[in-house]
Amino acid sequence: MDVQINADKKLTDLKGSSDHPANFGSLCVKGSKLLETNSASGRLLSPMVDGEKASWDDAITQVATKFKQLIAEHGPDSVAFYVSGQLLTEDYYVANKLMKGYIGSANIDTNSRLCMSSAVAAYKRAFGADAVPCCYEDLEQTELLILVGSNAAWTHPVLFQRIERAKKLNPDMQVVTIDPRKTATSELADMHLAIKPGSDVALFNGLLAYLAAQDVLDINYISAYTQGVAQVLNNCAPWTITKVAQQCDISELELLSFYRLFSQTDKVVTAYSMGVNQSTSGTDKANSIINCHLATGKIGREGCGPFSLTGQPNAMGGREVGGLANMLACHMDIHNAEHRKTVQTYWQSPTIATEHGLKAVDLFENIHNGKVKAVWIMATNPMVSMPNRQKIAEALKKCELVVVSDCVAKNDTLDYAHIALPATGWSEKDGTVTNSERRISRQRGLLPATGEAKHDWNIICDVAKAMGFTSGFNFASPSEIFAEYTGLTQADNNGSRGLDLSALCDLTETQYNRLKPVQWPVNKSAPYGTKRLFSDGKFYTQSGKAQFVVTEFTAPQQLTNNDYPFVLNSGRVRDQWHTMTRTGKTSELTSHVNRPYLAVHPKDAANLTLKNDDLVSLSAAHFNNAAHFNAEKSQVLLPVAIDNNQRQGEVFAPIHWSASNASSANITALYTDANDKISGQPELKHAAVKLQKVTYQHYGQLFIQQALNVELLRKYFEYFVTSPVEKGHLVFFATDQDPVNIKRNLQLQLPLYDEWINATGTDLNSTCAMRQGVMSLIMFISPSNIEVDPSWINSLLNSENVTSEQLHGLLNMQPDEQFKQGKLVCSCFKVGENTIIDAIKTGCDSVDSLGKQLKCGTNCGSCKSELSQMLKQYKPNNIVIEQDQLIALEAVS
Ligand SMILES: Nc1nc2c(c(=O)[nH]1)N[C@H]1C(S)=C(S)[C@@H](COP(=O)(O)OP(=O)(O)OC[C@H]3O[C@@H](n4cnc5c(=O)[nH]c(N)nc54)[C@H](O)[C@@H]3O)O[C@H]1N2
Ligand SMILES: Nc1nc2c(c(=O)[nH]1)N[C@H]1C(S)=C(S)[C@@H](COP(=O)(O)OP(=O)(O)OC[C@H]3O[C@@H](n4cnc5c(=O)[nH]c(N)nc54)[C@H](O)[C@@H]3O)O[C@H]1N2
Ligand SMILES: [Mo]
Repeated sequence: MDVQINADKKLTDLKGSSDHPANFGSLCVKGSKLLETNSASGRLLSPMVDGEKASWDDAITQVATKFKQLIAEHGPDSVAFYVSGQLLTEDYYVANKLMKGYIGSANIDTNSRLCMSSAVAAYKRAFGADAVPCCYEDLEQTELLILVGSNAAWTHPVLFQRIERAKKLNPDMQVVTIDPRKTATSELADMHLAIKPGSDVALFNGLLAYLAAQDVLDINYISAYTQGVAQVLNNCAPWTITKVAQQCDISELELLSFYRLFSQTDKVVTAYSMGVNQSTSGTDKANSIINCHLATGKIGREGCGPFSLTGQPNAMGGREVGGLANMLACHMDIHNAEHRKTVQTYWQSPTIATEHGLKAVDLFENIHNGKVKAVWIMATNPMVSMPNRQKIAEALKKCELVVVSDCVAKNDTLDYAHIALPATGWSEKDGTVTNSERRISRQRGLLPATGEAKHDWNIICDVAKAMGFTSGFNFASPSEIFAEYTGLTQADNNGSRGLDLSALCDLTETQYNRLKPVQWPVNKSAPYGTKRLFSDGKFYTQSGKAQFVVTEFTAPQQLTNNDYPFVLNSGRVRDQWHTMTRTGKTSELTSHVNRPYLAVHPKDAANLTLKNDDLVSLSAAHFNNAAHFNAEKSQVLLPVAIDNNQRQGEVFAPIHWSASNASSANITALYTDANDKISGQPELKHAAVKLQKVTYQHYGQLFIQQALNVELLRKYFEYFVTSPVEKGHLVFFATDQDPVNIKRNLQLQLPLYDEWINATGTDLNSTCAMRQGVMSLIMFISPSNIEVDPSWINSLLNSENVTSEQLHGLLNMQPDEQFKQGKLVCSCFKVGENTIIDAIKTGCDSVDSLGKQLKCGTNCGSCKSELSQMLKQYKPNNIVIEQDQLIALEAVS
């Protein structure tokens, strides 16, 4: 990213670096709004101990003393780190070193367990290493791109634009999406298979059986470079077209055309993401895909390969340095005595972990049962992102010491921290990250730390030293850590490990600072890095051959039944990042989707007499076992969004909202501990739930200039969600309380609001409040849901010059004509739905022409699939002008 900084050390401008080989300068909308979201507001500014400000010395000493005491009394496995793919490689490296080499436990796990661990386990089984064979260029060079369980249009928008461009340049390129939902990504697809959730193994086992039956296996490749094909073919044989079609719940015709496409195309990339990984059969899902590529030799060459798309900025970097409980460091194994010796000798550390540590779900289980007594959580928000929220809450409440390093002052997890440590964030942090295609990039520190924040690696080294480990943690800069890390990739390697960065071992600080993005391995034989792996057919297994792996179809664990008849699927929305600690800060990113929702198929909605915006309570069978669960006031309450893109019987909710911004929108409470037995990755896409319509006497929208404390909102409203709007904040709410009470509560809370105006009718109760002549609060309450155009309110909120006509319009909820833009579609250029519909109706007939006229879709491009959906929906029937009419017309003009 190229940025400009002014004299006050503030970012003033930012754009993508056009020479970066992954994005060539394109930014997604979240990236391009960093100026708005990178502000100091909401940051944690100093260490906190038991809710009180503390000095760094004091906080570090307390963490170190308690950790040491617990280790002395209960052994090293009584403490744990739970870290994150948001950390930089250098942060991760020292955290892993401290836990595995000095504390002597492998209890360091990460949110990448929830994200990438099935993909990692599958690569290890097949290739002997966590090594992604492909590069991004393969996505452009392929003839057939299969996207499985990936909504890349929204989740990898920059990459997706590269794919779109490639398809435009090569119209023969075919794209297939495999996802129970029709998504923005499937807009680009030539074929979309809306398979039954969890049925991917059946689909790919069936594909292999079909390829074998068609005699299109690459026998030469199989015999030269692989092992184990016979067993796998035997295992797949029973998966006939009929059986697969039944299991996946799609037609035999659709299935066959997909299988034909694969078998008849030379270059195929199968790219997969959370729809594959987050499953109790996640590892088998990934291996069933890899099997098909090995069997047809579609790997290790241009435009080919099984390509796991990484989620977080640095999930890959964490995997490299050993940030998971079941690996050592630099792709070495805990259970391998030679590897342990290599690492311990290199570190000259007092000890080395000999057993796997606890994977995320088990880690919290063991905090819950008291075996783990202290946990240090860094750069992740497990209260929101781990399954079984109620259990995580109980575990953290019981835990003797919860330390949280975070950039923000408040999130759902920080509520449980005894000690909170302020960390630097993007723009301040300095180090390296690795992306999906093994490309290491520098993330440069641009600004000084906010408040007293310190870099994560610094905090970890300070704690290590305070624990008495003086020799291994005297790093003065990230470049020193990088040098040590790259040295370890070289140690006793001799070609046995793909993760070899030996060409980067001896960088000077200046060279490190100038490091150009490079793909590992980067060593003597490949000093400029390696685009693609396995081109020579050599793998990192003992035999050097790739392994076919028998993959069994198994159903998801939380199965639906009469009581819990709906499958709950979950995922991301376009403009939000995870638990919203940054992207939730600006109205520019909250206006695309301004509240959580539950997508429901129209027929299911009809059966339950649900209409759009009706509130439904969701519950799962395991709630019955949670002692504290209050069945009446459900923990999960969401407004319905009727959606044709759902399969019947399946609902979808976004993952982003939490108790920090809503009464009851955090859906992780509904998921159980169910996880993949090989990878430990939780099944975060499949819960069985019951829906119950919930009604309240009053529904409202409150626009207010100043933010209201969430705890207050919780007192006032049974249901609420709050988000920023251009000139303040918007609270959607529902309640049984009398509107008079609501108004009185607000008045008490807002003594400086000196003029309150009210209008009461049977269907609408409106209130406006001024603060020294400035319109500061606008509230509508009604017995049913109401729709208000935020751009109308934005024109009035915070304004000193509200005319009596406008006030009249407000109190009667009658916006001026100009404020009927509708929902924001293009966040970059703020183009609303109605403007786009008008343009389509008056002649814009393509995404390009909409872009020319309104600019929508011309920056980050992630709304382009919505634009094309709208074109399909609203384009007037094409009038076909026959050739002779055209000639006649030309003659006239
Ligand atoms: N806007 C945005 N982008 C992001 C992120 C973000 O928070 N916001 N987070 C980043 C991170 S960390 C990650 S991991 C990636 C995730 O990127 P993706 O994996 O692309 O995103 P998701 O929305 O989690 O899920 C993808 C799809 O899996 C489908 N799915 C569910 N069950 C199944 C199944 O059984 N089989 C198949 N084939 N599909 C299924 C869902 O319907 C969903 O559309 O996104 C990254 N990018
Ligand atoms: N149901 C369901 N659950 C899911 C998923 C799903 O699809 N469905 N997806 C899963 C996946 S793939 C993921 S990756 C997780 C993501 O879930 P989390 O990791 O919990 O989400 P984030 O919001 O990214 O949390 C990051 C926290 O770290 C802080 N932070 C950011 N940068 C830094 C830093 O440099 N240092 C420090 N110390 N703190 C920092 C942020 O302020 C924030 O509080 O959610 C998982 N949970
Ligand atoms: Mo992720």
